[in-house]
Amino acid sequence: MPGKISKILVCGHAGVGKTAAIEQLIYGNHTIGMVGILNSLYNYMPMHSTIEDIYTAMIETDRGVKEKVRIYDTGGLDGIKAELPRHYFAFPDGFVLFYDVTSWDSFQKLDKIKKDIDKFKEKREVHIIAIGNKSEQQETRQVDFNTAQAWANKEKVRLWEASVKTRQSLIDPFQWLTNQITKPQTKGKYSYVAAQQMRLTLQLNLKDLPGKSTFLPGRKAKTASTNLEL
Ligand SMILES: Nc1nc2c(ncn2[C@@H]2O[C@H](COP(=O)(O)OP(=O)(O)O)[C@@H](O)[C@H]2O)c(=O)[nH]1
Ligand SMILES: [Mg+2]
Repeated sequence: MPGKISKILVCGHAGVGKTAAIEQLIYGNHTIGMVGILNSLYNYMPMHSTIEDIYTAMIETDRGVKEKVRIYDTGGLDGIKAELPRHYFAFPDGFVLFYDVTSWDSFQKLDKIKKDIDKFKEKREVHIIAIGNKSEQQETRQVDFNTAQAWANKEKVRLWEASVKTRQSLIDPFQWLTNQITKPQTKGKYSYVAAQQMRLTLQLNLKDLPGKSTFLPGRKAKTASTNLEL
């Protein structure tokens, strides 16, 4: 829908690089290690699952349209049992499930988050992607791509591996997600474009009918399109 702001919630275990990735995506200025220092200071505070920050970005889709996107960064998911409050699942149009390829625990956490999304999204259509971050850390990798891909296939979630060191690897998944969220909706069996084409065909056919002079062409067209509201 043009003019609508898409809301994207970024979630995942603490330390997987969510804040670093968002800042790198939007400003391109993250230095590996810096956010971590700030976060460890924050971690001494009694902070639970929270929205850490909200960012607004313009993301160009593959239809060439610049879409306004609001990215909600979450924090505080560091304990084994820590989970997001259920109302966090009711407002976003899209979810980015972040894990760290060097942390098996962070990958395992995605399954619980995905199940919570399914449970609490309140019958809305949402789009979900997963990003395995820190993929440049080959020596310390604990989650191989195929294992993650098998889970992603089962959950029908599109998966990427990325690294904050390569900005494009973050742009690609966010762009894809924005594309999905803002794609013109299909209504019932027919897409909007198909409905427009049908409307046009019918209008052309009506023009060829005999006795057309008894009606104003405008009125005929209107009747035709009213009947065809899909
Ligand atoms: N090597 C490497 N470090 C990263 C990457 N992404 C984030 N980090 C570092 O991981 C630490 C935690 O990142 P942070 O964004 O605070 O994680 P968050 O808790 O998920 O928001 C920071 O020191 C980041 O610099 C990455 O792709 N590669
Ligand atoms: Mg953070």
